[in-house]
Amino acid sequence: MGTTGAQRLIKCLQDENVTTIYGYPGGAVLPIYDALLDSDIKHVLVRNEQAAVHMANGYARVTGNPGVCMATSGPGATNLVTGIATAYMDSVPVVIITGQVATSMVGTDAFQEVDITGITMPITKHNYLVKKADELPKVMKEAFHIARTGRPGPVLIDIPKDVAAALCSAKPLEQLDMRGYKPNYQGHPQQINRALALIKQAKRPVIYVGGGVINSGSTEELLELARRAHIPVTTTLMGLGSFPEDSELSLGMLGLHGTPVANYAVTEADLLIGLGVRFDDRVTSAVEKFAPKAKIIHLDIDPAEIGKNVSVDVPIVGDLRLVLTGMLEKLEEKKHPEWLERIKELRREHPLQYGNDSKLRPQYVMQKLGEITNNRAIVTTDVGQHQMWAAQFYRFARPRSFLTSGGLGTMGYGFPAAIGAQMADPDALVISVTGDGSFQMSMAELATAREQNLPIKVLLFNNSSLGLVRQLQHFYCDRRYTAVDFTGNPDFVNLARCYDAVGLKIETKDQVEPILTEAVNNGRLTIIEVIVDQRELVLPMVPNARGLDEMVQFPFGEEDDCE
Ligand SMILES: Cc1ncc(C[n+]2csc(CCOP(=O)(O)OP(=O)(O)O)c2C)c(N)n1
Repeated sequence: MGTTGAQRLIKCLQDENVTTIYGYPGGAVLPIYDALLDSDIKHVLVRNEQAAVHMANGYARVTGNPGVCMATSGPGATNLVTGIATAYMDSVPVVIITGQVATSMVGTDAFQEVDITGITMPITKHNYLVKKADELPKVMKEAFHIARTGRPGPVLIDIPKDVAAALCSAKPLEQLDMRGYKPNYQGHPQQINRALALIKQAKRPVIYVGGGVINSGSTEELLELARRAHIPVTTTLMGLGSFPEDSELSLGMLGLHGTPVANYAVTEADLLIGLGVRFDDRVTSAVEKFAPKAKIIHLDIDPAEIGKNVSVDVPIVGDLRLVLTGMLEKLEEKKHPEWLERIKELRREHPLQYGNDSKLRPQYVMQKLGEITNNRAIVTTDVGQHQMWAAQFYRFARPRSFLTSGGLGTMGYGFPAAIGAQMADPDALVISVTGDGSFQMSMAELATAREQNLPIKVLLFNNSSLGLVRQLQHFYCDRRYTAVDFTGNPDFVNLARCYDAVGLKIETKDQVEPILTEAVNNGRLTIIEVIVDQRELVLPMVPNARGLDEMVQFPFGEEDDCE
């Protein structure tokens, strides 16, 4: 008996040190599942394929290594699409294996056939349709290499059933030679010198950090750059965790729902140093009003990002860690006492605020959670108001500890991502912060978490509403609320019990501390439902087409009757 394509595929996965695959079987992947049985790779059976990609995503974001997921052809493959796009937009290395109908049937509208390489072309870094079993070793080696190098991203491998079943005589590949794929690692020395000169001249510099700093593992270098040149640091949603928020140089997050101090500082800055960022519209708001006084330095591994959304004075394409290390060799100590004094004043005059009264407030819950967990938990979120409250009020202290769908804004991401995160780091405290809308998009995965014995905490802010959309209707639709209120939500505490998990409920402010403490210490899968007023707003908020300094701040509309 020779080796089949499926067996070779599994061997290649082992050679890549893959220990876990998240997936869902079907006819087209039967040979692969059969071969998987003879390996020591663990398979996690999900409840919906989309969750499998999110789990692989969570695993990858915690470890930095590619996460792997698998689905069958047709509906299995199409269920992956949102998860693939989520990983693509956030530059997460995920390798996706899909089954395909037999090669002789491709193009005939065969049962469960779908052109998944065609469908995913714009949302993968690269994809493959494997035509012969002997191609598998090379394809697998390339796929992992592409997923993890340069700007990371998802890579899909579509394998027809007969290819998986056919004999494969090609051995696993030792060496890879990919002509035409050479991510640029070293920054251009001349541009680096220009950047250093600008840093030297600047009087009001700000560093603006994105997920690229976390992906490239350059948080230490960032810290040193900020400390030595005495520059305040603001991060994007994806950059949270890259810079310790208890530092006096930390401005917190900027942009649409950023801190007032960050938004004002960027508006007043004379130099903006963008590190691993993409000048997303959630950050810049009206581009022509963004950082109007600043020269801009932009460092990124992906040349396609440079100059895409804003014009840049000094572009540097390269691996952030290498570029920053090079820069630090030449960077002189500097102080900016006046600028830092101005920042302090802005912080004093415009603190990040919320209703400080006896009412149960989600912002207070997030703040308390930070205190109780020493800001060291891995926090995942879904998308909505709860996501922004988590980003604003949990003071992230370390990289790879905040997992959220920043680019695509995918509801249903958080809980499966928490499963991947907890499996990647079994000793970590993993908390999935979610809303009643988002959680209902993936709560079937409670069964998966239970099967895997994962003690994840779900902190569910229940406002019986699609809160963030409701907030948009509040501001932009003259408070004409439509299609945002839920009247048939399940009893989440009982739902937890159905899944053999712990269900807890917080209804008053004084319950917050004892119940959160109980939950983080109980060692079990737990849902903590927090009852939230539908009228609660996420503030600050930069209205459409406004500049960052034109944000609406607390207490706008706070207690007014929205109904
Ligand atoms: C899959 C998907 N569908 C729709 C949206 C649009 N959307 C953004 S936020 C939001 C509301 C989220 O509600 P919930 O999860 O309850 O969180 P809350 O805002 O109430 O905290 C919606 C519908 C989205 N981001 N993702």
